[in-house]
Amino acid sequence: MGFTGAIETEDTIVAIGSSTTPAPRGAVRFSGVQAMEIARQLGIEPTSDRSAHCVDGTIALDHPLGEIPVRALVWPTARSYTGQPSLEIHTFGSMPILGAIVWRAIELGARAARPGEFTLRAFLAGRLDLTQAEAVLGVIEAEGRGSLDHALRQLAGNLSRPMEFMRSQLLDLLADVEAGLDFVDEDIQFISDDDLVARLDSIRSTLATTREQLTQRTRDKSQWIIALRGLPNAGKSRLLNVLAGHDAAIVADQAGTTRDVVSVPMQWDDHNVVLVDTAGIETADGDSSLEQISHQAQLQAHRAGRDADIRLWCVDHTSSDWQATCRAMRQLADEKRRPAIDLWVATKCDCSGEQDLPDPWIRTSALTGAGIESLRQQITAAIESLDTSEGVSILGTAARCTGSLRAAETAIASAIGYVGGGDGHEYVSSELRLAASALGEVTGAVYTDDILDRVFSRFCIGK
Ligand SMILES: Nc1nc2c(ncn2[C@@H]2O[C@H](COP(=O)(O)OP(=O)(O)OP(=O)(O)O)[C@@H](O)[C@H]2O)c(=O)[nH]1
Ligand SMILES: [Mg+2]
Repeated sequence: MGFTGAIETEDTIVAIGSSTTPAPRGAVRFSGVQAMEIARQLGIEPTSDRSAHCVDGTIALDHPLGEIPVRALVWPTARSYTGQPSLEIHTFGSMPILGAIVWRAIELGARAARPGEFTLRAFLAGRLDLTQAEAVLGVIEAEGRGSLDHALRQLAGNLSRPMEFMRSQLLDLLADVEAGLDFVDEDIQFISDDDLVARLDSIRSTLATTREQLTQRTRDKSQWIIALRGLPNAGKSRLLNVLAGHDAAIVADQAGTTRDVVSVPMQWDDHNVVLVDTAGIETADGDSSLEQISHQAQLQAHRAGRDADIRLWCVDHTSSDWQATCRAMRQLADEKRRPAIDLWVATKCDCSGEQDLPDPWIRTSALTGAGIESLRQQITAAIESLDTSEGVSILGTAARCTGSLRAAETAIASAIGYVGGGDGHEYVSSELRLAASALGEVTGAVYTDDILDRVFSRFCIGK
């Protein structure tokens, strides 16, 4: 449901504010001028009308629910999240109970809140700007650590602050240009054309960079590719089987067992990953009729390694030329197409004695399971460090903001064109107004019902 049309903030809204799946505790939220009155009629007596506080009470619900003990958090004044008297009633996380409290409240004059309406009121009260409102959505929806971090950073204002800064610079320039217009007959300028162009140009390039960063963040990253690389017989396939939890690849004493790339899609904590086993890296020339096959296997393996997000470089720790192999693998690791994380895995450590290995080597044995947990943890950490993403909130913000940023860039480019072409500063001023208003849309300093609709309709009820 949207907000197109007049935005109402006079009435008191109510909704279940907690998860709708079974949980030990649940909450019902209220916001609006009647919130305190409704609380009293429900049986909760706020003990102060000045400061936030907490009261215990009971609410009498219809049979068979009966008397329900509750704890209420009360914000009696406008100094709340929504900028209105607000209330949160905490009780058992049972949907029939929470639903019955909402119904009672509606009977007492509250209105069922629309999706995102609490956050909308916070926005209208100046508690949040639009990008922060979207970040609230991101925190609610955050699935992995990466998207939570992102949403929290956005909430802290790291997108809106630079936008507001650029907008205020534009407004300063606009003021200079317009002041000049008033004195055009006396030929007084408040800013020289050169200075104006230089400052506009710098704002334009910052905008372009920000837009590119936003676009990059929206790169769809739903799957992480983890490739195992190493010499033939290094123990890659056996390690893959242990990580996958089943025998997906053939393991044999013979060097050169794996030819085709073997892909195993799986769930890794909250992440979708594909484990990829590859043919061992041949260092000498092939010498048989299988040369053609071997060449293809090498090519495929090379591509799989180059395109992976995470590469596990496996080196047999029992091998006599350990040092030389490590050097060779490091050289290969330098070749990559995009940001990838390399992890260094010493294999078969059950046969190589107890000696410690320097960082970054991870000692493992696919036979005994030693070191596998530590390898798993490092893989998870690697995924999370690559996952700069990409929660729905940032995707939503990016989609909404890219258009505004582009409009601002275009308007600034036209303004620069008008200055350079010696046109009247009236044109420059009108382009600067357009640019400032486009930037204002990003943070919500300038908003329309359509924008609010797009942002808040993505929320769920009760937020
Ligand atoms: N003792 C011991 N042997 C292992 C371990 N991991 C693998 N091996 C043995 O090493 C041999 C090679 O293992 P694979 O997993 O097939 O090696 P690979 O790197 O996939 O080899 P290619 O596919 O030929 O490149 C097999 O005989 C495995 O049983 C380990 O952790 N400990
Ligand atoms: Mg293999």
